[in-house]
Amino acid sequence: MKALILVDIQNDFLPGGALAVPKGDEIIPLINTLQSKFDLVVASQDWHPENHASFASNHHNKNVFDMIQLEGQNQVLWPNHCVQGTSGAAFSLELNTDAVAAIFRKGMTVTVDSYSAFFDNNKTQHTGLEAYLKSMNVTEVYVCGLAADYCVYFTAKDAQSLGFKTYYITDATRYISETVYQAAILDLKQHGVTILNSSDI
Ligand code: VGL
Ligand code: ZN
Repeated sequence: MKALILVDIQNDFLPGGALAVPKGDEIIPLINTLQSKFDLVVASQDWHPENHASFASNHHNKNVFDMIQLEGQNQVLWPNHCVQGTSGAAFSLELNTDAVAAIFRKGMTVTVDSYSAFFDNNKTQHTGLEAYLKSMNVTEVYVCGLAADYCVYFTAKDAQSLGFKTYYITDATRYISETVYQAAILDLKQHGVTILNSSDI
């Protein structure tokens, strides 16, 4: 079984949003079309409490995009985004969610960020996505959504390491930083993730 994971296609990551990914809106029509090629479609949703430690506003004398240490790990400080229950945290109205069988929320623990749709960044808490996909006999996972260099990257990396044959759809994602994106693609290739274009599906 082949699953498509829609990573964080939420208003705050789209133009006009709090942590807008440049041209993030361009991928939505493509993702709407792609969904019919899969046996299963699931989505992740970044879903932070207001006092989340990844927000620069929750630290003294820190700016957005500063780097800090959080529980022993590098943490980029972000603008407040995807706060639980806000319109910024909602899925884009342009996204067709009719076929989305399940939604996995992440980033809810105040003290740790969660880029991957599978685990939080210190790998202690599971979202339930791995067990769900395995219960549905999924063996191949395709990832798309936002942002290419953060949540899509870490979701693909974890999927591959969990034993799913993993595909990263380059034209169905957009990045925040080109430098971070280039390093992410190299790392995914080195870990056996297949980097492909939607026209190859
Ligand atoms: C994301 C930064 C912070 C993402 C989420 O969805 O890529 N990036 N939270
Ligand atoms: Zn976040």
